[in-house]
Amino acid sequence: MPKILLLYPPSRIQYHQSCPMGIQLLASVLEKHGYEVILLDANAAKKKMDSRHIIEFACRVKPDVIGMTLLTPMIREAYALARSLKKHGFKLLAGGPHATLMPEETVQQGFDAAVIGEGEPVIHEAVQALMGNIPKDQILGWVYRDEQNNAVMTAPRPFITDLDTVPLPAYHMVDPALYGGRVDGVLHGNIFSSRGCTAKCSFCSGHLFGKRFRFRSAKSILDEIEYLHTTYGTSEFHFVDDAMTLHKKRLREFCDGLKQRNLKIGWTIMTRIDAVDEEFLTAIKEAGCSQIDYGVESGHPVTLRKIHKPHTVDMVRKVIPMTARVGITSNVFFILGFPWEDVAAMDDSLQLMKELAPNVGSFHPAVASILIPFPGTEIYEQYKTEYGFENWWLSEEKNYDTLIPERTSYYEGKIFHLGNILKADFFHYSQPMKDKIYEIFEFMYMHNLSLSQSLQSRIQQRLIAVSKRLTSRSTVAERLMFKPVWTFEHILKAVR
Ligand code: B12
Ligand code: SF4
Repeated sequence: MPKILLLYPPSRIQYHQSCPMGIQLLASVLEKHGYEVILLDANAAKKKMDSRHIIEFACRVKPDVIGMTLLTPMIREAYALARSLKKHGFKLLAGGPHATLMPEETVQQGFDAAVIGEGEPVIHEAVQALMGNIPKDQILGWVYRDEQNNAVMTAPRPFITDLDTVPLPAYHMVDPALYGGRVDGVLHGNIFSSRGCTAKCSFCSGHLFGKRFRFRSAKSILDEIEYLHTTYGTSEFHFVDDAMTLHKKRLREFCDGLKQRNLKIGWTIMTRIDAVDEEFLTAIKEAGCSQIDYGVESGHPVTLRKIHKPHTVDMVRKVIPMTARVGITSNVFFILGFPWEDVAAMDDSLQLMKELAPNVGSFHPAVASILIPFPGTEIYEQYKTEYGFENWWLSEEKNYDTLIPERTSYYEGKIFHLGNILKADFFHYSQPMKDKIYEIFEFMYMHNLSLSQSLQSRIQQRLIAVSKRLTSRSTVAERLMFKPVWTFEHILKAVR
């Protein structure tokens, strides 16, 4: 029986609370074809692995093929890992967002082949071809390396039309103890219920599933939820769809089904500002939806227009309070620093944040809250020459997948805790722009802290204020004073 290792490679800044769904779905497909499958998520919150550990692991289990999910920010380390694995003679298959956007590069950098787009229809044939059982040129939707070392791309494969035919993720292969998180020890319920998004935002790197909205039936989603609830006791679910609410009839059927099956579960979704209304929000609230992640992106009307966002500032002003009114928490995402923005434009975003704050559960100060020009996006193509960031993901200089070193202030380390994104400085921001970004990140971080009544968050608010004040007088004094604080926090994290 051929043995396949499906790997989510290491990121230095990410700690997963649940096993990535892509490799779980592919594991399920391969298992149905009779393969022995091993899942390895190098970013599992309770068991991070680095490249050295992965190579040791692969040499021990000796898979026939290693399949890897590739995301742009982790690509340098993933390519280095691929080259090392290649030296040990492994056959390597790539997939996921970066492999879809840059398939030829993936092969040039050491992989034997890369699948473009959805993996389920291709993975079995791809593995067979890499094992020499099918001619490589007969497979649709991939790029492979030929005998002359050239990257050869075959004709595209159509998207899956009936998503109900996709098998359930291989939940039985996931050890919940590796993840922890919200409900410790219980499997986390991430569900995909649709693929594709009809909008064309100029910064969005999610072209993997196309622009056409395709969706699973309400029955298929309910069956999956019921299975997880009864088998593993999972009672909180998060939908990872880009725009879950685009087909309202289906969602109503889903809500009715939850009631009919008496499934007492909580669920959260991500969707678009333009894809909800009050009646609809009330219905999903009654059916257990507790939180919506909205990509608001900007409070500057020109920016919203230029990035082709399908909503306006006025729509945001209506939808966020409306969501709060029906009792659903809004988790809101902004993106700062578009190349045409000045301090005043970013201030429009800050003012909108302040206005929305009483109705916002949390602002999400993620890495991507500062604009990242992902490959394949309109923003990347338009500005790569002007700002000299072509192929930035291959250089160490722009690699933001590294932790903020502790030689920065405590204050900075906290509010940019998700990596060195400001240092990458893709759009050469002026000092006043950087100061505004700091101000906005601080606002978001402090807002989120202020909502928690815990002693820990109150202490952290004080420490941040002290660190900021001290840094403005003497960075040396700040570093000295906060060294024990960092050490204490590390120990606390390790114990937990
Ligand atoms: C949930 C999510 C997360 C979660 C991940 C949680 C977890 N445990 O997996 C969290 C919050 C941690 C996260 C973080 C980040 N994310 Co994210 N995330 C998503 C999201 C919303 C859903 C992912 C998902 O489950 N999709 C459903 C599954 C079925 O799809 P899939 O994983 O892509 O897998 C399919 C194919 O890609 C392919 N495939 C995947 N792997 C493989 C491997 C092989 C061998 C083969 C053949 C095929 C194959 O087959 C699968 C089935 O069809 C996507 C958006 C999206 N629509 O996908 C963004 C997305 C993947 N994230 C993205 C980014 C950039 C990030 C960050 C790097 C943040 C940042 N801006 O810098 C971080 C870092 C991730 C990390 N691990 O280090 C980008 C990726 C862009 C890119 N060019 O790489 C996306 C596409 C969002 C976007 N629109 O820009 N993310
Ligand atoms: S609405 Fe969201 S998923 Fe759709 S294109 Fe815009 S950013 Fe991407």
